[in-house]
Amino acid sequence: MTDFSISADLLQAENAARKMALDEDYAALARALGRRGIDGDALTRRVMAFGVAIPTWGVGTGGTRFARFPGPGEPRHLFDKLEDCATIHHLVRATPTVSPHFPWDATSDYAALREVAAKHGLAFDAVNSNTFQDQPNQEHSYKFGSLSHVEPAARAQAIAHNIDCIAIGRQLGSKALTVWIADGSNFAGQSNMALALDRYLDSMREIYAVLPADWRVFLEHKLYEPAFYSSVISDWGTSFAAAQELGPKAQCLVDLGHHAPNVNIEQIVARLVRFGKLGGFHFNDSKYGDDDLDTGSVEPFRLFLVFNELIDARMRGAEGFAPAYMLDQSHNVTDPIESLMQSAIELQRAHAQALIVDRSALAAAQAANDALGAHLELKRAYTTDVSPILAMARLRAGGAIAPIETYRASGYRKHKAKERPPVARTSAGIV
Ligand code: RM4
Ligand code: MN
Ligand code: MN
Repeated sequence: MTDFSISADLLQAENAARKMALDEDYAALARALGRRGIDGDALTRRVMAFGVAIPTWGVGTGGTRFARFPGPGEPRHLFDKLEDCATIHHLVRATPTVSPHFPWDATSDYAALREVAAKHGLAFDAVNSNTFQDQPNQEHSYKFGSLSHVEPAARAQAIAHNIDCIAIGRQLGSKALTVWIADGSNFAGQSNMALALDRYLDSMREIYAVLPADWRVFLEHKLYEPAFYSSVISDWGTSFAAAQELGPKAQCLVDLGHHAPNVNIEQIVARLVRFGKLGGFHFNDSKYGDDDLDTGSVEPFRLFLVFNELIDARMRGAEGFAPAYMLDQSHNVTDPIESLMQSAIELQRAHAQALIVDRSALAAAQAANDALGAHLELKRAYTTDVSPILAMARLRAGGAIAPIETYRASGYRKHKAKERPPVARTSAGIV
C-alpha cells in the first residue's frame, strides 16, 4: 500500500468553493420538481442509496490488441487497485463494492484482503472467473474452449477454476459468480454447435451444484469475439435457456456492449425481469461492438431506457428482482479513475431520471394509445438536468460536489506516479 490519499481538508475546501452555487441550483431544481409532484429530497435519498461495483481490472489502463499505453502511477497489484477504488468511492460515494477477476487478482491471504478492503470502506461484489486465457504452467490450454471444450480434461480444469473462484468469493464475502466464456468457433463446421452447448451445460451443472445456498451464478452472453464465427453463449436467449435449465440460482448478466448494433437492450432487460432471470449488469457503452467505452458516453438515452425498465420493475414489485450493478470498461485514453467516477455519475443520472418519470401519466398515455404522449413522458424525465441532485447526494454522503475537479486538484495521480514505480508488463492488456 502507498501513502498519499486525498485529505479531508482539500475535499472540504473544494466543496466550500462550490457549495453556494449548488444550494441555489438545488433549490431551483427542487422547486421545479415540486411543481411536478416530486419531492427533491426524497429523490436525493434514492440517489444516495444507489451503488455500482468497480471492476478491479478497470482501474488499470486498458489496451487493444494493437497496444497498451500505460499511464503514470498505475496500480501494480490488487492492493493498489483497492486504493484507487477507495479513492473513487471517497469522492463519488456511489461505488462501495469491487468486483474481482481471478486469477488476475489472486493473492495468498483472502481474509487479509477482505480486511484491507473493509478498512478502505469497500466490500466485494460478484467474483469473475477467467477461462479465456492460459495461465503459466496450466496443464490444458483454452485455445479451443474451456467449459465446452471437446476434451473432458480441459473442461474439468475450467470447472475446477470456477469452483476455486466460489471458494475465494466466500472468503471475500461475495454472493455471486459471473461466468463469461470465450468458447466458440472461427470456421463453419469447426464445432458442433448443439453438442458444444450440451458440454457447456454439463460443466455449468457441476459448478452450479457447489454454489452456496445464498449465492447466484450470472451467465454472461456475448455476440462474438474472440470467436468470430459462433459463440457458445452468444445471446440473451441462449443465456436465458441455460439459466432456466440450471435452476433458480442461475441468472443472466447483461453486458451492454455484448449485443448486435441496434438491438433493443431495454426490451431484453424487460424480458429477463419478466422471467425472474435478470442477474445483473456490466455497464459500459459501445459504438461498434464490445468497445468497453465509458458508461453513458455514446448513448445516454439508451442507458436511461434501461433504467426506466428497472424502475418500472421495482415499482411493480417484480418477483426475484435484485440485479447486481457492475461496471465493465476499458480505459485507453483517459485516467481510469476519472472515467470510473464519471461512469458512476452517469449511472446515478440515468437512475434519477428514471425515478422522475410520471408513471401514472405514462400508463395512461399507453392505455390510450397516445404514442407521442407516452414518449414525451419519458423525454420530460430524460431532459431534466438532475445534476444538482446528484451533486447534493454526493455532498450529503460525504463526497465531492465536483469529483473530477477535486481529484485533479489533489494531484493524486502525480503522487501515485512517484509511489508506484512502473513495473514491466509485456501483455497487450486486452481487457
Ligand atoms: C469480456 C466480458 C467479461 C470480462 C472480460 C474481460 O468481454 O465482458 O465480463 O470479464 O471481457
Ligand atoms: Mn462483461
Ligand atoms: Mn466484454
